[in-house]
Amino acid sequence: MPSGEIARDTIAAVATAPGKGGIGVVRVSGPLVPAIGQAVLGSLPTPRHATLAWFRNAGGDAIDQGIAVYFPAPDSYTGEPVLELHGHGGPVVMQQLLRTCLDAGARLAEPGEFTRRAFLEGKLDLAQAEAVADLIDAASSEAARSALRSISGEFSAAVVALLGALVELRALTEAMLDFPEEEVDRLHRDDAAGRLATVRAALDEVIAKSRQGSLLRAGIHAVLAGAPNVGKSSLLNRLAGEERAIVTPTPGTTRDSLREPIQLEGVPLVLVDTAGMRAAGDEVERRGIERTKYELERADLVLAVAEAGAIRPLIADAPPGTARIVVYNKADLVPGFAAPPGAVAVSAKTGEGLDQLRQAILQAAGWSSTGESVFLARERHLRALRRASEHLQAATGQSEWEFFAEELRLAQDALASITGEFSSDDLLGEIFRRFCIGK
Ligand SMILES: Nc1nc2c(ncn2[C@@H]2O[C@H](COP(=O)(O)OP(=O)(O)OP(=O)(O)O)[C@@H](O)[C@H]2O)c(=O)[nH]1
Ligand SMILES: [Mg+2]
Repeated sequence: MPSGEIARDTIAAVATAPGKGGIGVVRVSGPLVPAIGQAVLGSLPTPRHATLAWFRNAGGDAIDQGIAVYFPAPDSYTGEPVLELHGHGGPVVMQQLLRTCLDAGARLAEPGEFTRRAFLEGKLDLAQAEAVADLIDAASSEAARSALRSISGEFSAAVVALLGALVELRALTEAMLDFPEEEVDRLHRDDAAGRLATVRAALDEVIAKSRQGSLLRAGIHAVLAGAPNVGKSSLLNRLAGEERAIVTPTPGTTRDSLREPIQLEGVPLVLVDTAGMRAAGDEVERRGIERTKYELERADLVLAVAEAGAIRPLIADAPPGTARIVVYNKADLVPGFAAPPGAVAVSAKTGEGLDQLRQAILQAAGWSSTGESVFLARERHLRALRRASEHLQAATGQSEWEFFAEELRLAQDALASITGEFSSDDLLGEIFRRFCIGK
């Protein structure tokens, strides 16, 4: 058990979304589950069998008829005894059912408490537990797929493999510190450098996959900006696949920013249409342009739109360093128009060049669809991975074994914080198992 904290009380909650639905589920977990099952159902159902039963309150009145499933410990989601009551999904039925479980001795579960217990009972590690929330929150199919990979432990396995390699290297180094002989020292120095390089390469790979995954979580914030009437709103509509923004031949049509969540190849993207940048005609337009500036400052990616063949300068003030794609729209009006290198020519009217634009957006945002598994890492994971990387880099330049060992330890701590496992006992175990020093 990762923390030694023991959950003794029994928790209950409506597990399905609030509102009306065909089915609603009350979930109960903890030692009182058998007693609560008795009280509500009259008898405990056969473990892991869907059992049709009447649900009754403390007074014996029927609340609903539904399916009850009983999972004895430890083979349940939380690792504790769990009872699921699947009733008709109306708010009144669900509240009465929940009330009955609370009256029978359960307390209301806190948010995420079932998954927290699963972690405490060793059913999931931290990264897996976080992925459960990520799967539920996933905003795109690709994000959901990545979250599922994390739940199944793919991300954790990659982190644990890195930890294993680090622990081995630390064990060798600690042994070195105990036997500081010249001969061994030279041999170990070469070996350690090689091993460290291998770990760093593997860590870099995990970081790359995680960075891609963080795009899936947060989504890419792409802002369409440019002079009035160049076709920004038309492009938004095209990319969104529906008429979301108003389009007219009159410059200054868009007065306010409009956000439209879309997906490109399963990657979530928030497209922001903005008011065209020009000397403002009136107060509303002035405010619109202020908002455009605000959006530009927050953009991950700016789509700077101009008219094909136009000599008008591009206007899109984004902070330096913001990724940017120059888009020449209305290519249909300029036969034979070719965009300069790095820019994309499109026509919101005919649709030409749009696939190329989609690819350019994904690429500029840092997404490469290698088909390889991407880890739906959280900011916390990325920070931990980067911290580990910094310590390994510091270790690389170390000539003193003590400092080398210390950097390895810090890198290990950073990685271990991802899965929430691994204490220093593991290191001791590793040393003893491998060396049996002094017998
Ligand atoms: N021929 C042609 N016309 C286009 C194209 N894209 C947009 N238009 C036309 O250009 C005009 C302006 O389009 P909008 O999408 O409203 O342009 P905008 O940049 O959002 O303009 P503002 O909101 O005023 O800044 C409309 O009449 C569109 O029909 C294109 O690719 N080809
Ligand atoms: Mg517009």
